[in-house]
Amino acid sequence: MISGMSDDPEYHPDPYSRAAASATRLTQLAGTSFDAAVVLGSGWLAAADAIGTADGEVPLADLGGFPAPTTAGHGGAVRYLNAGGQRVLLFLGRVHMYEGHEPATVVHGVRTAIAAGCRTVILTNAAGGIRADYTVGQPVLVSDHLNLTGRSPLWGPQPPAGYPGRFADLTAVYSPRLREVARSLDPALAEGVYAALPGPHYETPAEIRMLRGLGADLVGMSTALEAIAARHLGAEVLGISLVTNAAAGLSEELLDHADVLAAAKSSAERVGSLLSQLLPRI
Ligand code: 8IG
Repeated sequence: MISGMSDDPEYHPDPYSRAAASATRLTQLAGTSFDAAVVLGSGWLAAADAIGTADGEVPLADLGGFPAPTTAGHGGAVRYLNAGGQRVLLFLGRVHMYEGHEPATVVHGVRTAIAAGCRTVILTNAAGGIRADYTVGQPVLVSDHLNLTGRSPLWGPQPPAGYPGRFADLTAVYSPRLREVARSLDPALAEGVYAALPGPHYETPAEIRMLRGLGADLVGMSTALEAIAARHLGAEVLGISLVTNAAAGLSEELLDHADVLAAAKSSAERVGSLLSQLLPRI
């Protein structure tokens, strides 16, 4: 099947209206619109409780447009809560291209959040560390990305009237202002360039050497498409990677998803407290 064609079950001629419909249902169920959204990546689920007590939780299946996540460590619900006056949506997981989804499906949560009022989108992920000075368990602010998925969430028909055009400017995808706020809370936070690959296999050591040469510091399988979609709609984006493994060939260890989840879990408190301090200050 040629992806994006009308025989594709995920094809939708207008993903923006679909997101608006999901947002309408969400704001009706929650009884409020929202200011900020957080997407929790692999293993970040344990940080959710540190962010605050939820006012409610909605299964994504009730909102339309969301497929069920298939990856261990990703939940299929969105929580909402108040963090120091900010009305926050907390997506307890995401779906990825490697699960067989179209880019428009991958970014449906971000577009829904923005349609529900969010002007800030915080994208978290677990990633392989390419830079030798990164250690497992360390959070790193994403300063920029290399979208090596070969895809774009803006592929397809023109966005409908009332939405920005398709040729989105990506000069400053990851808000320098929000990174500054994060560093003011945790001055030791490193920054790095995130390379997004389609996966789901991890890289070969030769590919990691190539990525390092291209300027990548982190490598993963998410975030870039969501960041493009959020920026396209004018939201301010913050990306935070949790380094859960040294990238292939950089350590003796083989890469294993269970190890990734364990590393993320042990850092939940640090990253949860970072998010809980950050949200009231955005
Ligand atoms: I966690 O080493 C995590 N996700 N592509 N490579 C890629 N994705 C990842 C990795 C990694 N670690």
